[in-house]
Amino acid sequence: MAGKIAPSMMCMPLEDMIEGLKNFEKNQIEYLHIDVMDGQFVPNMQLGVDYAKNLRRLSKIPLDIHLMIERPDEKFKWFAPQPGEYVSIHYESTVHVQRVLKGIRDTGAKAMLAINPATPLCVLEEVLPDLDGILIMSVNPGFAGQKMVPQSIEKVRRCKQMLLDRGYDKIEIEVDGNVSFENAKLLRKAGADIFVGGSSGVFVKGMSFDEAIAKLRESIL
Ligand code: S6P
Ligand code: MG
Repeated sequence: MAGKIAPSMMCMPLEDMIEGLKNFEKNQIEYLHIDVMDGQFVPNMQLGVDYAKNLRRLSKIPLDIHLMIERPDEKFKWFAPQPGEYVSIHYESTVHVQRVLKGIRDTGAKAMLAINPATPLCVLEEVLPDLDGILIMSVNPGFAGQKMVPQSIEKVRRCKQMLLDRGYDKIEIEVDGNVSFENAKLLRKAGADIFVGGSSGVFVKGMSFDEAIAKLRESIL
């Protein structure tokens, strides 16, 4: 199966929202990636509960809610996760990782664990049965428009190998941060399944959504 695209909605200019969502539906975009930032876990504040709920009203594309917040333990419920959606929490943000992943699955949504560039893959080992997806951050979270941490490609490759070795090939790997057309190609080869498209993949200066999405799709066949 070809890779899937999740445009980073924090990169969507407000004035383009309605036309942009129509375009994403036409281009059969798989997920809308919502960056939730609390000013604590990351040095920025972005997107919240009402934003996510409004997007559900405006589009049929399932949400991919990326919670970059301290102690997501109960807060994830505020987003009313829906079946077919992904909710990711950060390994670094709670001491009750497994409990929160189970809570997400209990809502019917898919549970994903995100790890920062400096967090080693071994922290995933004990929770593989509790996961539907793994979000490998290829930049330090907080902002769009950063350069990819170069070790990310090898990290994705080792992650994919670990999943295959342990019989968890259904767990999807998502990559987030500077997923340019060139990087996407390398990340796809390394084993990534879902590609967050920000300023370097979908919201690319001088390119229409049609052009950028077609080029990104070509990179992740
Ligand atoms: C970063 C956030 C991301 C960005 C996305 C931007 O903290 O989680 O989802 O919005 O990475 O993409 P780009 O291509 O501008 O790096
Ligand atoms: Mg994100």
